[in-house]
Amino acid sequence: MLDRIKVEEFEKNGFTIQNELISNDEVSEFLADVESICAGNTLAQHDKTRLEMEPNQPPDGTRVRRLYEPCTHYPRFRAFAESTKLLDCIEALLGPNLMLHYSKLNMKPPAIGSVVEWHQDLACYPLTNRDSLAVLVYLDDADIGNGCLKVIPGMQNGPLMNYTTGGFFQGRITEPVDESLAVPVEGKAGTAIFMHCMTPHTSAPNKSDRPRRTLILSYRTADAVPLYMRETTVGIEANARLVRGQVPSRARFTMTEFPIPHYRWKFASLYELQELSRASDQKK
Ligand SMILES: O=C(O)CCC(=O)C(=O)O
Repeated sequence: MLDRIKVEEFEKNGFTIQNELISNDEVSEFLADVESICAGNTLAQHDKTRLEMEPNQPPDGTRVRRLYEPCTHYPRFRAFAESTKLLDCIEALLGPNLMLHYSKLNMKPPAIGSVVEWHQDLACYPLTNRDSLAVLVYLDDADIGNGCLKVIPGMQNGPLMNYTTGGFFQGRITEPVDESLAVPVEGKAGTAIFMHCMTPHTSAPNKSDRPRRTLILSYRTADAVPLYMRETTVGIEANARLVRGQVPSRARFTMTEFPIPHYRWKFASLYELQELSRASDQKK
């Protein structure tokens, strides 16, 4: 459970940190599952329905970039997403009726772990209100060297930033970001960061010799209803489910307008969309 100070921090800064949300033993159990899920996959031959590989490696390279929806597919992750311990924390921040919105596990492997560019999560999945957050649980010690999360505090009540170039959604902020405001969130394995869906965040490529694996679970209040964005919404909603409380009878609107993300490319993940966007910038 998050104490009052943590809840106030979240409300003020758009994020709060809970050290030791999970024990070292739990971290080891998650990592053993991760190893076995990844085993046997290579860049040339891998299960595209379950995971994404780092692109910058030889065809027989085994470095995975992301596991898709671990909290749908694998029992230990699923149990954690629905655990009283975690849901009590989320309820303290979002209220009693909770949907698990999506989950992923970013692997950020040593030496080649990909960048995640500046974005606010809500830009990628429009909802009728802003009561949504991501919990990022470090499964390795994370610091600036291996690409820990960086956030800009206090932006959660402001507007969505700009994400378009030439009318198309780029999956990254396209207006200047004041990096001097960014705060690196370092933490030991087992640390959880509760981050509001409007908080701008990024993480650098992992140039170190250490992994930075992070389990990410996104929740929303059940009356935050997705705006229909064709395949993107259908894909995410396939795994969304009520995990506490009740499905309300009405959607709650606090967003009076929302920039429609018009997609120029097909992409499997935000990583790919951001890569396509960078490549298109370079062609100019
Ligand atoms: O893994 C990270 O550092 C950031 C995660 C994130 O924002 C994302 O995957 O969309």
